[in-house]
Amino acid sequence: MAVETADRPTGELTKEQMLALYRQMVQIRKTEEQLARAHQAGLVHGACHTYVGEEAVATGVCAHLRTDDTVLSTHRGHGHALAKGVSPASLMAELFGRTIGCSHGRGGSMHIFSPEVGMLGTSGIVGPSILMAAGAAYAFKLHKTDRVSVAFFGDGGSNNGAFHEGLNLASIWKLPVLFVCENNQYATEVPFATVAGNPNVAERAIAYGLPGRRVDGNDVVAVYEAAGEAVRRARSGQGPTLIECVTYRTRPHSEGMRDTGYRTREEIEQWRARDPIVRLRAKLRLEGIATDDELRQIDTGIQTSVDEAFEMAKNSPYPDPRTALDHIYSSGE
Ligand SMILES: Cc1ncc(C[n+]2csc(CCOP(=O)(O)OP(=O)(O)O)c2C)c(N)n1
Repeated sequence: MAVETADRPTGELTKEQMLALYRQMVQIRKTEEQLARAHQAGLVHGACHTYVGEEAVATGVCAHLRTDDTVLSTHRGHGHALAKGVSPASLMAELFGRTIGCSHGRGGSMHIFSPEVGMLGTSGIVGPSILMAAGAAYAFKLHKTDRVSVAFFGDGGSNNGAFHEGLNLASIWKLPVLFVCENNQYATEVPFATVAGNPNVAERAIAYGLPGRRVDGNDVVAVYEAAGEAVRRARSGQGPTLIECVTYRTRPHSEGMRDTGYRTREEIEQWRARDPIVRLRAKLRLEGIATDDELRQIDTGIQTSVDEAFEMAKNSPYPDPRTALDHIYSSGE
């Protein structure tokens, strides 16, 4: 698949903004690496789909969001949750089934809810983030607010009927929503190019009457710029935008699954060379924004905070079995 290879210049971003993007990506990476180790150690209950390699997307998009804006996410949602403001401790504790988890340990990786920071949920079902984000955006419009809603979904999600329904509805009602396709080029182990009549997802926007942008999803500045324009459009009542971020996951689809067989080791290595964190580090050094020492200090600080979060999460108790029926309701008899 043809993708841009040249980094975008930093443009209008200040040093602080650039470093904030860097910190966010490193926080996601280090949390995911910790979760992968925790999965191997048997601490994670249920599946664990990491976001390693795709950090620039959540980071570049969520940098524009306020706490009262909302994010709807997928099975690969740890990065979205962190970038929206869920803490590493409450994310990890959720995967470990512990009480300090953001869903009190009752949901796990695919039910990460934290409405107080606008994280409206991850989902094990492919596609519904698109419809739920359109629904939240409809509520924002009815309440005459300038809040925006974001749907993250994969290339596989873009072949689901929800994509057609959500984009069409958002377009005719000019809803304040961003549809962010994380095209990591595989749906589990199926290459997107083999299941898409037109593998350029951004081009599909034309069919629904909304703008479509295709960006290098491993360049956080490119994602940040495209998302900034889409958020401004949404807040000012001009309606939805589809952004396709071309990216790659460098770990298996889910922890414990195979890494190759459907893709080659060489392909993975080529994409590792285009790692979004490595690229931003190089850019920060090249443009004199940060020195190696400063970046190392940031990395160490984040590693320490993730280590502390891990200890806190794994030392948190499991929910008391007597509370098993709490938070459950039924409107029926
Ligand atoms: C409606 C639905 N169909 C099928 C599945 C099984 N499934 C789980 S993950 C996945 C692949 C999703 O690929 P993509 O949307 O590209 O996201 P990625 O895993 O690449 O991030 C599939 C098909 C599902 N969970 N939900």
